[in-house]
Amino acid sequence: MDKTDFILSLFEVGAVKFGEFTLKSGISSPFYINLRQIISHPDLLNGLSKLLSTSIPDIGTTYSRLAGVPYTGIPIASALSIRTKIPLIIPRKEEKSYGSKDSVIGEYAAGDNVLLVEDIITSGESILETRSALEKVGLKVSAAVVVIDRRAVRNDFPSLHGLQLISLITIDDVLKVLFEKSLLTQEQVITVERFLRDSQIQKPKDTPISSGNSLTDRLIENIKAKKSNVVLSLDVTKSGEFMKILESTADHICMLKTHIDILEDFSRQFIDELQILCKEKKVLLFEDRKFADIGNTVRMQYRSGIYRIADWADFVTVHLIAGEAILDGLFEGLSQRSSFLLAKMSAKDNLISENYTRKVIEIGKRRSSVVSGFIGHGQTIDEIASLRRKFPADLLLLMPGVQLGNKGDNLGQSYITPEMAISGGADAIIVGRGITHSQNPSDAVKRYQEAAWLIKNLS
Ligand code: 5BU
Repeated sequence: MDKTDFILSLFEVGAVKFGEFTLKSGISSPFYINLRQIISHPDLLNGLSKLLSTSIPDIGTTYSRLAGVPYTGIPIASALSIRTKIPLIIPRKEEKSYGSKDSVIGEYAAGDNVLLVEDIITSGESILETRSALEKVGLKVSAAVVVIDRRAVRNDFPSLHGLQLISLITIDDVLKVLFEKSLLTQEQVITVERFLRDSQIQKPKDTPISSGNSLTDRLIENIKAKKSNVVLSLDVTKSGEFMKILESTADHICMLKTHIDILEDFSRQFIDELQILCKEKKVLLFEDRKFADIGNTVRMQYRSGIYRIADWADFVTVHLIAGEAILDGLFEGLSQRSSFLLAKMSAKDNLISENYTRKVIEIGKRRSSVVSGFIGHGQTIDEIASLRRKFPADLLLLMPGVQLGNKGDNLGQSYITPEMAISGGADAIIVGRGITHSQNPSDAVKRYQEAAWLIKNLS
């Protein structure tokens, strides 16, 4: 079987279709590719593995492991492994604690050179996520092979963020073969080509003009006006110490994050003073309350009780574990209030899965009138970048777990540097003890401000 036969067989079994299709994103597309069903056609899978084995340069001598990108890359990688005798490994898709021993199934040793195997590349997201997972257990991933490259723009080809990319066939090859065999009309070819040109994947713009959420806009304006993307997390238990640190740092932060319930001497007067100072210094207020209960309960927790958070906090954090209705419980009937949803936490071994993160982002995108963005964390620049690419620029990514020159505390917190956070695409960093526990918080805040601002404006 050669490439032409393979393309014709794909068309025959309906793995490549032309017509009008609605994609997951809601966009209408003139073609549809789905390689999932090739597992039901053993001859086709067999032919594909043969084609791959002869198309990948030096496959037998270069790679010591093949890894299938879950899920559709796995059967293709298995077939290729049987043919080439290169052992197979499989990273678990739902594994949250990448880096632990059983996050990858199969036998391997640190330093093994891995070839990733994937069915289709659209954005490269799954490939990059799989690479991160494998690198965490010490494997070296130097290349990825994809059966169909359906990207409109392949300028950075053949490399994807430092990874060599080998594609067996492109969407142009498919169009050419099917047109030559009169299986597609000229008109159909033009329609697909036009669609590809118009739907080039857009990188999120750096500075959104307006998000449609006035609080998000205020935060963006504040970041620009104060040239600071530092959110200070002021986690101390005495209001006197709190005010002292705030006064000496307020000029250098865009927003103040509180855990109001850890103050031992909380009073309404404290809130009055806090509001006056923050108004004067242009600091927005962000209560990290992490609401997580049913709508009716969170409404009372937010608006009543001793703290009356809704009276003074511009933003709050929300867990979506109880579902989207929590946002109605919190924000219905209120204006000028917004939230950040917890998409990924910085605590080691936390229970948030990839799937959970994806669903939180989906809801956040839909509810941007009361959601300003997400709290997220990543251990590598790639991991952060892959999270950032999942939502547009008018939703912000705030990143906690940031400290200069420290890897973690002894209670499960893990840190990355401001440079890493911002290079990965975080819009602001959340810094607590890196500033509050330093000898001189006013000097420390400037160090974080400079480190983060410099990188933001280089990238
Ligand atoms: P630190 O002192 O910089 O470690 O403080 C970090 C703050 O951010 C602290 O208030 C945490 O409660 C908060 N935080 C976090 O560290 N990690 C997370 O994933 C989330 C919040 Br969500």
